[in-house]
Amino acid sequence: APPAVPGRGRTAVVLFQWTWNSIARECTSTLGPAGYAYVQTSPPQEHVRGPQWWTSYQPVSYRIESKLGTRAEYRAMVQACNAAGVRVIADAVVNHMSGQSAGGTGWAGTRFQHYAYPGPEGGYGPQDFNACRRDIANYGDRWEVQSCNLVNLADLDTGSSYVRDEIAAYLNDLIGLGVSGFRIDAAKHMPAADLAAIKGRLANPNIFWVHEVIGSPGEPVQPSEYLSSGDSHEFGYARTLASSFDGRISSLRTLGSGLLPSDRAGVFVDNHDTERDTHGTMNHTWGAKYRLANVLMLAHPYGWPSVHSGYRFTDRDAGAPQEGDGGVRDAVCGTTTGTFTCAHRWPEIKNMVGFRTSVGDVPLTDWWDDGGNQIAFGRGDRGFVVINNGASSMTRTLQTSLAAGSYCDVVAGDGCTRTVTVDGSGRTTVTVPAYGALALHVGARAGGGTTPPP
Ligand code: AAO
Repeated sequence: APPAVPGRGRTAVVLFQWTWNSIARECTSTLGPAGYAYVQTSPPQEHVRGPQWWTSYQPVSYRIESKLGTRAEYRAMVQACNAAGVRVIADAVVNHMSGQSAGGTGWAGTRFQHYAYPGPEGGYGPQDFNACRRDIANYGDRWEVQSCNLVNLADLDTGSSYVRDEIAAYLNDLIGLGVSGFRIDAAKHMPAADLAAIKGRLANPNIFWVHEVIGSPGEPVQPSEYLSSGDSHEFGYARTLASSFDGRISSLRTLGSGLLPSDRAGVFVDNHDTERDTHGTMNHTWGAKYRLANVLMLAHPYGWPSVHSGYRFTDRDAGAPQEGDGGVRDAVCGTTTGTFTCAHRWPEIKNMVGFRTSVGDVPLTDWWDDGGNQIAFGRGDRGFVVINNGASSMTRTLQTSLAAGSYCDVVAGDGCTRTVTVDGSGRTTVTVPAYGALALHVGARAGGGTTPPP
């Protein structure tokens, strides 16, 4: 997990396809006050032109100029976020360059061929790409996965010291702009030793990295291989949440078993790929269950959580709304196609960030379930959560480890709209609506009394 930010912990939000100017404003107005510790941005480098979101994943140079904003805007965003207490993680696309067989002109005017990019930032010629030059067809073949092209994307030879230097120079440039960590896109397609060598060339070789490696049983390249240069995303977690919320959440009693070690696992309910290509994962169209899964993620001690916050779409490829020149418009929250979900602002998600800060690293206690779709658990004397993934309201008396007193149910909304009493033996009687949740923590006591984070 990334370092804890004093007073706010480690919770991250991914503002997918948000412009740099929008992120800057969001850090000041919402992310900072809500207690988010990290914000992950979409890839900031120059990319191919086109209306799809995924042009961000086809670099043509390492200039920080993109449809999401200019270099000056990126720098200003990092400064605004840091001033609001929020650190920035950049999505780093370094496995490959573009997938345009015919070449073209990039966002900032760079003219390129499929296997030739003039630079100077990210300058590559044919000798800098792996020789395979056909698409990966067999994920069962390690050599093919790491030497051939992922969906026609020109695959860089990360074994070469020149390529390593260019990638390190790009990441160092971002570090110079104030970035605090990286998501390493398509890490599965680069040998772990190459990534470790690149990381060793950074201005801060201990900077936080999380590798995007979609773990799939039976494939030769696994997320655990990458733990010497950082954490890995645990896609099995997202699949487990989806199958449980679709079935019985009492099965979450064992959440974390069989997965990466908790302190090395980046977790999410969904990311920008899984919300589109949902092979057994949830997305915002799941409605209340999606909200409950986010509550669960933020309450549960397993892993380092990232809240995903993108835009509503019907077409898998459709980009966020653009101006005539192809620049992405500043994010607008809403409920129609093309508006942003702003899931990180939903009260039950935003207020659970405060819960996670309050409970810190205290282990899970007081697990209870009904064998079906009602669960509750605590985080010692710091917090307690109840989740009802059933179609009827529930009323129960539950054992907590909280001190006696009156607590705000932070899921109910801001401003202590609903209070819950815990008696002298730690018991509380709660009513939770159908597909609803309730969460109490020591940072939100009724009457305004607070206990600082541990
Ligand atoms: C676009 C067009 C292409 C065109 C290309 C070049 O769609 O037709 O050829 O441009 O012009 C994104 C988009 C792509 C887009 C690309 C470039 O998603 O549509 O291509 O930008 O603009 C593999 C990789 C993984 C990768 C994932 C998409 O291992 O790293 O594919 N994710 C990242 C980004 C992603 C981005 C790229 C990489 C490229 O997050 O947004 O692509 O920068 C199995 C394998 C996985 C494999 C998947 C999908 O996963 O195990 O390794 O991911 O298949 O091929 C279950 C199974 C699991 C399976 C999964 C499928 O969970 O257990 O095994 O389902 O999702």
